Amino acid sequence: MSTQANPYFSRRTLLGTALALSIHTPHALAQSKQLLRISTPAVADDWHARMWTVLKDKLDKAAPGQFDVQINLNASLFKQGAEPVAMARGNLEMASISAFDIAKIVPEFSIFTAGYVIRDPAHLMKVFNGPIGVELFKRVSEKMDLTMLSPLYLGTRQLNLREARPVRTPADLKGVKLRMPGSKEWLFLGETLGATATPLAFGEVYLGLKTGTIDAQDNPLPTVRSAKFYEVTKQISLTSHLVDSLFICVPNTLWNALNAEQKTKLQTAAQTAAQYNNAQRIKDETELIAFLKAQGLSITTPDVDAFRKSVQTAYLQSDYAKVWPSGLLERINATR
Ligand code: KDO
Repeated sequence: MSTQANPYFSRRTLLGTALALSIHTPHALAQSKQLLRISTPAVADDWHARMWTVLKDKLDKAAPGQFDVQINLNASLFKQGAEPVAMARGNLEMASISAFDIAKIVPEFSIFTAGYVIRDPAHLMKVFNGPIGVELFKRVSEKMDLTMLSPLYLGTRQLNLREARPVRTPADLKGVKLRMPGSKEWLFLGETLGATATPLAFGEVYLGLKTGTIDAQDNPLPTVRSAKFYEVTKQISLTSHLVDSLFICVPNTLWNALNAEQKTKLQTAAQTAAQYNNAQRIKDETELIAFLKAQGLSITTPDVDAFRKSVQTAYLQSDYAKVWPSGLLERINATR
C-alpha cells in the first residue's frame, strides 16, 4: 500500500521525530510550547465549543507555558469530518471526533453509529469508560494512530422539521429530505428513520432549512438552540434515535512524546472539559423543550417503539452489523 494514499501511517515517523525533539529535549521545552491546534465545526455558543476554553484554562494553570492551545470553531481550520486525516498528516493536534468518523477506519465502531443502542448519557459514559472503551480505543490507536483522552456526550438526536407534519412512525417520513452529515454511515442512519437522507455540512444546515433545499435535520436540542435552527423550523419530533458521542483525542506521536506528568495534565484537562460539556448539555436537554415551545415550535412525541424496531431491524440486517465483534452488542446492553 502506498504511504501517500494512507495518511494514517505516512507521517508517523516525521511527526514523532519533530515532537520528540520539541518535547523530550529540556532545552527545547524551555523555549517552545507544544502546539495544540483544535478544530471543530461547533458554533461558539454550543457546549462542546465552550468546553475547549475549559480545557485551555485548566491546562494553562496546570502546566503554565508548556502548551499553546489554539481553538478554531465553525470548521474554520478543517471541514467537518476531516479532522482525523488532518491529525494523521501532522496539521492538527487535537479534535473531538465522532463514532461516524472512527467507523470509516475501524468498522466495528459502527455499532455506536446505530440508532437505539446506547440508552442514555450515563450508559454512554459507562460503556466508554469501562472495558469496552479500553478494547475499542486500543483498536483506534492501532488503526488510526490516535490516543483517546475522553468520551463526551454530544446529546440525544431529535428530528427537527421545517414544516409541521404528523410523525408517528418511520412511514410518516417517506419522501422527507432529511439532512445528515456527509458520510455513508450517517446517511444510513437517516434512511433507517424512513426519510430520504441527503448529505450537507453542518455549517450549511441553517440556510438549507431556510431556503427549503432540505425539509429536516437531526441534532440534539442544545445544538438546535445554539445553531438557531429553531428560527427556520416548525417542529421537533422527539425520536431520540441516537444518544450521540464525541471523543477528544490527540495523535499517538504527540501523546508518546509527552512526559508522564504532561500526559496526566492533558488527560485531566480533557476529562474536565468533557464533564463540563456533559453537565451543561444534560441540564439543557431538560430545559429546552420550554424554550423551543416559546419560540413557536410544536414538540411532538412519535411512536418511539415503532422507530426503535425499524431502526434496529435495519441495522441488524445491514453489512454494518456483520463486522460487530461477536457478543459486543450484548455486552453493551448488559452495561449498567
Ligand atoms: C452534525 O453535523 O449534525 C453534527 O451534530 C455531527 C457531529 O458528529 C458533530 O460533527 C457536530 O455536528 C458538530 O460538532 C457541530 O455541532
